[in-house]
Amino acid sequence: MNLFVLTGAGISAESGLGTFRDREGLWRRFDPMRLATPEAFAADPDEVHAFYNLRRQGVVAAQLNAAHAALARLETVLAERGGALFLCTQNVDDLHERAGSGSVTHMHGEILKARCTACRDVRGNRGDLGTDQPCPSCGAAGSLRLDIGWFGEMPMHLGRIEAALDRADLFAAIGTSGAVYPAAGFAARARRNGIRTLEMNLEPSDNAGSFDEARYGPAGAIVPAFVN
Ligand code: BV8
Repeated sequence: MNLFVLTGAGISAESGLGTFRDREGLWRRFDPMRLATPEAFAADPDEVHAFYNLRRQGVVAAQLNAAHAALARLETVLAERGGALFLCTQNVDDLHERAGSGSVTHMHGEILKARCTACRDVRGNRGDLGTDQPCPSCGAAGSLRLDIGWFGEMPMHLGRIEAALDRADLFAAIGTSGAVYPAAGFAARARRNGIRTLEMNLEPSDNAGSFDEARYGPAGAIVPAFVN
């Protein structure tokens, strides 16, 4: 079986990382148009760096939870049976990797990587970023940005993602509100392809109507139950 899993902020909620659109969510307290767009970064890079520097510290301190661990196990089990798991995440944290998932596609990028806007070099970065830092590979001053896909930017790896979606036998979305496109359209695309769709979330998502089956509850409980 080829399983396509799309994860969102809800899978990392029990690891203490905030979600975006719940009552206490990040985008309820901060305006994403002022912090998560290329225009915002051009207008005030220091403010955008400060926002992500704080979130990066949270990611570094967070611990993976039972849902991340279950998906890592599932990858191994499916491979042993001749199948495959395509794990696509909207999350910018590294908790799937820390859980042992071997292949993770980050469609909205990674908070622990920096990209040089001058030479496009991408490298790991666990510390704070600032406008005063030169790019280590080309020396250009003030050229480092996060390797993150902001609103209005093309999400990453879309060609590979859509190809995996089109060869999947089952599509499962975990911990995502179904509010951000193009990811929110994956379930409908899977359905058009005749693929069974499953939602695992705390509550019905915005696109709950695109799923054949739903399991509601905290990811740390329902994902291990699905895998076992
Ligand atoms: C693009 C930045 C062009 C990194 C993020 C209509 C169609 C297509 C596009 C659009 C459209 N209308 C507007 C658009 C444009 C826009 C968009 O979708 N806007 C929305 C708001 C309407 N999209 C874009 O700009 C995208 N780019 O369209 O490019 C293009 C596209 C295709 C082809 C060619 C060109 C780029 C979007 C990327 C934005 N970047 N991240 C960062 O700072 O982290 S978005 C942001 O939302 C988050 O970062 C996250 O990645 C993403 C999704 O959020 P979720 O993960 O779903 O989180 P959320 O809080 O919403 O939900 C959490 C869920 O978990 C809840 O349901 C909750 O109940 C549940 N939960 C909570 N606790 C638990 C739980 N579940 C289980 N267990 C728990 N314990």
